[in-house]
Formats: sequence, structure tokens, C-alpha cells
Amino acid sequence: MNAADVTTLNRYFGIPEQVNFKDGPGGLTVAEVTNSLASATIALQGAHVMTWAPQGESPVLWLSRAAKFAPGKSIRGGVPVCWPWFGPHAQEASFPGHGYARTVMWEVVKTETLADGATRLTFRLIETAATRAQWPHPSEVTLMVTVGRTLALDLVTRNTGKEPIVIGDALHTYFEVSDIRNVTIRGLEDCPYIDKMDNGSRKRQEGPVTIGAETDRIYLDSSADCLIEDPGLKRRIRIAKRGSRSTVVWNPWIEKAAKMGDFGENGYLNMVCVESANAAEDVVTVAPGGAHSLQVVYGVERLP
Ligand code: TA6
Repeated sequence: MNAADVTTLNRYFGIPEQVNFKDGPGGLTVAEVTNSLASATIALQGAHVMTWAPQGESPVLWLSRAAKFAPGKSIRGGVPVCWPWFGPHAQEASFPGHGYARTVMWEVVKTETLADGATRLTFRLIETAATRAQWPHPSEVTLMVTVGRTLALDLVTRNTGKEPIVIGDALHTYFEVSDIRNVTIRGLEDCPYIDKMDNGSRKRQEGPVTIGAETDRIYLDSSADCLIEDPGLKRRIRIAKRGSRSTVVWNPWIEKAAKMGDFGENGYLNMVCVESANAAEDVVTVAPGGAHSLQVVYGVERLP
């Protein structure tokens, strides 16, 4: 099937009044999901969840107003899928940062309505000669997206080969906040971290995380829920995860955001990345015939 053929996609995977495939920005095929609980948009390129909002709630994911939508270009915002490595490739500097999964086409495997009214979509990465050239290991990667009062994501790597494979992965999620200067991130207290703003030095988190400058940290051995407390929006975003031992906290702040060119005017003020990952020494070895699942559930709670 042609993954970009919206007519065929709607015939096989559309759900009336709930899932509609259409040509989105930059010619990217997107799935529009609307149900009684929430709404979301997902690009087939990268199986990239671009937006999600529970009904009656303001957007929970940040999507840059200056995001560039084009085949092969990662979308600035939402939930980029980093796979099969996180950050720069260990040996090949020419390979794309954060792997290729977020810039290649994925196909729709299944769409379904759950008993509680949520919508579940399953995507699978389409391998090509180009992807195999960067990742010559027999494997399959799927992403299951469940759109409801919470947003649940399950990134599953299956090793279909005869040798173990080592995976670095992340759901590199951009969350919408009222003003990053007033936000507190809890759940990482006492965790060791790699401070990429201080030559990769190893430190330990004291107290909650607040952000007042460019921040780029890989917290290791971090499995607790994280909470993004946002007094401006009077809400707390809860990030629950399984199968992820690293948490990355990133905000580019002023200069870095301006250099990146797709953050928009002061975009950095309204976002924070809290990424559920397996990075650095937390990378995962998947045995032949085995599987690794990185799961997150995002929920919104009102602040008193
Ligand atoms: O996860 C944080 C990070 O690795 C930062 O160092 C920064 O590079 C960010 O990801 C965005 O990377 P991207 O390739 O999406 O521009």
C-alpha cells in the first residue's frame, strides 16, 4: 500500500467521526483523531504525534509556530521518536542525530476504538535500503498511540535477527508551558545526570528542576514519574513511564533557539522537553527474538 495515499488509508483505517487521514502541511500525510475524550494529529512521517489535547484542555504538546514540514525533516515539537540511537551516532558523524526513525515514513498497521472511547493507532517503520545502510540489523519498530484523557505511547523494538542488538531510544516530547521561567519539574530529585552544558560533567540533582538558562541534561537511572508544575496554566503534567531508565530535560533558551531557526519568536519560553529515553549507559540490549518496550502515559492534573 502507498503509505501516503489518503484515500486508501481512509478506506482501510479511517474511522468515521474519529480517524481521518488527510494531506497535511508540507505534503505530509497526517491522521486527525477526534473522540469524546481528546483530539490529536499524527504525521505518518516518524509516526510523529504533533498535537494532543484532552477535551476542554489547552494543548499539552508544544508545536513550534515556525516548525518546518517537509519530507525527511524532523518536525519541531510534539513527540519526535528517537530510534535506533539517541543523540549523535557513536561512530558515524554523518548519520542523523537521534536516529532516522523520525524522518522516514511509517505505515499504519491498525486503528481501533477502545471501550472507554479512546482511539488507538498502531504504526510500523517502513525499512528501506537507506535505513538498512544505517542500521543493518534485522529488527522491527512499532509505535502504538492511544488518544484519550491521557496520551499513551508504546515504542516497541523487536529483534528479528540472530544477534543481540543495542538500542538507544527516546520519546523526545515537547510539552507546552505558560512560561518556562515559572515551571518546576519534580521526580528527578537525587538522580545522577550528565550536564551537556558543562562538558558532560556528572552531577546529582538537588531538589526539583527549574530552568533559567539553556538546559540539556540526561538523567540516568530515573524511573519515577515526572511532574511539570505550571502555575500559569494552573496544571501539572504527569509523565509516567516504563522501559525507560533515562530522562532528558532540555530547553535551548534564547541563543540556541534562535540558531535552530524553527523555534519561532520566543518559542523557547513556552516549551520544555522532558524525554523518556534510554541514552548513554542506559542503552538497551535486545536478545535475538526478544523485544524492548518504552512506554509513557501523559496526563493533566489541575493545580489547587
Ligand atoms: O534531547 C536534547 C537534545 O539532544 C539537545 O542536545 C538538542 O540537540 C535537542 O535534542 C534537539 O535536537 P534536534 O536534532 O531535534 O534539533
